[in-house]
Amino acid sequence: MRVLESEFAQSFIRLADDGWQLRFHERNGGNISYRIPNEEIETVREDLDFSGEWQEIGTSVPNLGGEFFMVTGSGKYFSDIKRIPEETCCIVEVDEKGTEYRIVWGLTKGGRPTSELPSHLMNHEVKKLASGGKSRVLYHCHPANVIAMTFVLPLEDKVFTRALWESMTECPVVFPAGVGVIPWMVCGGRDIAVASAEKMKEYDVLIWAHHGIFCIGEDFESTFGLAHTVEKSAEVYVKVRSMGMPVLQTIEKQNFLDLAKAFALDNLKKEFLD
Ligand code: 2HA
Ligand code: ZN
Repeated sequence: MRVLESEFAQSFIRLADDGWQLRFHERNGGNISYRIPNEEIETVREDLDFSGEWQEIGTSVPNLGGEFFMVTGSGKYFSDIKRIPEETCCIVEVDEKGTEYRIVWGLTKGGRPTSELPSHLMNHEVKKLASGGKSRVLYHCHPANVIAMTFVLPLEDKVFTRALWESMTECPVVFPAGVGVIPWMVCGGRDIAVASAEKMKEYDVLIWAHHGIFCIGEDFESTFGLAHTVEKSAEVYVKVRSMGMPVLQTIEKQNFLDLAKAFALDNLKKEFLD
């Protein structure tokens, strides 16, 4: 089968387009990677080209040795992904040691995988180990309301988690572990990769201050849904704060505890309720 006929490539493209439609991706902002299961790579193997050169990843991910990833290309516009996926995306193979990659499909007019490849791979590695292999989709976007919140609130996990949980009832159901916050750092570098991978041990969604959302999930729909939920809640938060009227009521500690019981949220981070 051709790569673009596969269900995973179609889902990847749809995620990119959903993010574009929701204005999460100005210009070349954002990136996606998908850790492709062996059985899915086998279905498209005839369409892959293994003659490309190995290149340094810039970090070491030994637990991803031999794995294949579909990723967006560096500098490519999300608005183009649906129209010309083979020019804007690629599939990379990681070598057995986990220090080099080569492009085996896509970027037909040249280019490199996303500048955030080190962050993506290090976070995939952490989550692959923590999730028993279930985590596969990593999504990074630049939604306006989440970014706005990082200018006015202390950059603390608890503060952001509470603000988001309180702004929309279903948030604790969607991200019971809360959100982690990373202070401003140079994007695309190793430092932000290391800091994010450390926080990802605890969370599925991170907020990069003044930059955006970085989140991971098991499939395309739920990963996009996670980013979408966080941003929708941030939008409510920003609207409430912008109305110039005092907040008269909110979702209280006991309400969260009732929600945890009703939805069997065993992993709700209760220490964030006090
Ligand atoms: O432009 O979003 O963080 C791609 C990015 C880098
Ligand atoms: Zn970014």
